[in-house]
Amino acid sequence: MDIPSELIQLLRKKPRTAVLTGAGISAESGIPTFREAQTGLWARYQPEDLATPAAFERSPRLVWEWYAWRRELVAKASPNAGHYALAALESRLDEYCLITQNVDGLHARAGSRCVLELHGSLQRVKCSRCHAATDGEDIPDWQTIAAAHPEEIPPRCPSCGAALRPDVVWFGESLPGAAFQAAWQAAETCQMFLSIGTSALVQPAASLPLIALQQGAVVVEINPSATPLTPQVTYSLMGPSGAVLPDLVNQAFPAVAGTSLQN
Ligand code: BV8
Ligand code: ZN
Repeated sequence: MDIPSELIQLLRKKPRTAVLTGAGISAESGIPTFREAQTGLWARYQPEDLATPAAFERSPRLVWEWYAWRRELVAKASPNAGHYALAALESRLDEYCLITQNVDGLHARAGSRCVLELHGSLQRVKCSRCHAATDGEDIPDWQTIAAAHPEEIPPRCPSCGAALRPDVVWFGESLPGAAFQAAWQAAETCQMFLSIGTSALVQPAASLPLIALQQGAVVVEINPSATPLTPQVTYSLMGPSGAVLPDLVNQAFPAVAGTSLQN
């Protein structure tokens, strides 16, 4: 894609940069986004009907299995050129912060170092009652618990016996304070903000690019379709992030021979 030359020049000046990604950046890794019809088994559910505390209350087994299906999908998926391009961009800039709404962990697997997970992670589970979390020592190995009691879905917390649940933020739940604080701060102080692969509909993440715009940052949207943000951004690069991001990074930082990012 031909990137506007003034945007390339700007990036070469190494601005303080914040990036917000959504499900779209993982689409080219084969992970369905939310607003496309859920493929296969889940065609008849809306994500908003599965990703809520009420849904888990009502049908814990169904919700647990939806996340188990997504965990499987992610385990078989690999980061795509868009994820790698963001990791390369981070290594070229001095002040950079990646904020993601995704729970698939692909940014870290692509080598991104500073990743703020606003909506948690598919790989972690926590107790629905005592909040013992698996990344602590409380529930060191929930897979062992699940394997020992395959009949119990969701598996039970070893501390209090309540159902374990995915450690993700559901609709109606508040975001992890520290991560959201840092993301808000990054939006308020950045000189450039990239909004990539997000429909810009879910709050409060969708407010971050608006904060950046209000404080005078250059805001770039990368998305094959228009979103409510498109009319307000400084640059709208209409295309798949797996192609646009490598072009953006390669044109701004022409690679040392042989290391250029492949689309
Ligand atoms: C909260 C984790 C309050 C779980 C997720 C009315 C008005 C405004 C707000 C609300 C309202 N009613 C309720 C709310 C609040 C609600 C909300 O925003 N609802 C929406 C539906 C209106 N928000 C919440 O509930 C949040 N919490 O507000 O708490 C509170 C405050 C204090 C104390 C207590 C409570 C929590 C929201 C987090 C929900 N959890 N995920 C899971 O993953 O299962 S949200 C989930 O959906 C994602 O994380 C993501 O955030 C969102 C989906 O958005 P996207 O990532 O953008 O994905 P989407 O499919 O929508 O779009 C994909 C895009 O990619 C498209 O634009 C497409 O064109 C593009 N694309 C496709 N291919 C490519 C591509 N782009 C680039 N390259 C490609 N190849
Ligand atoms: Zn517990």
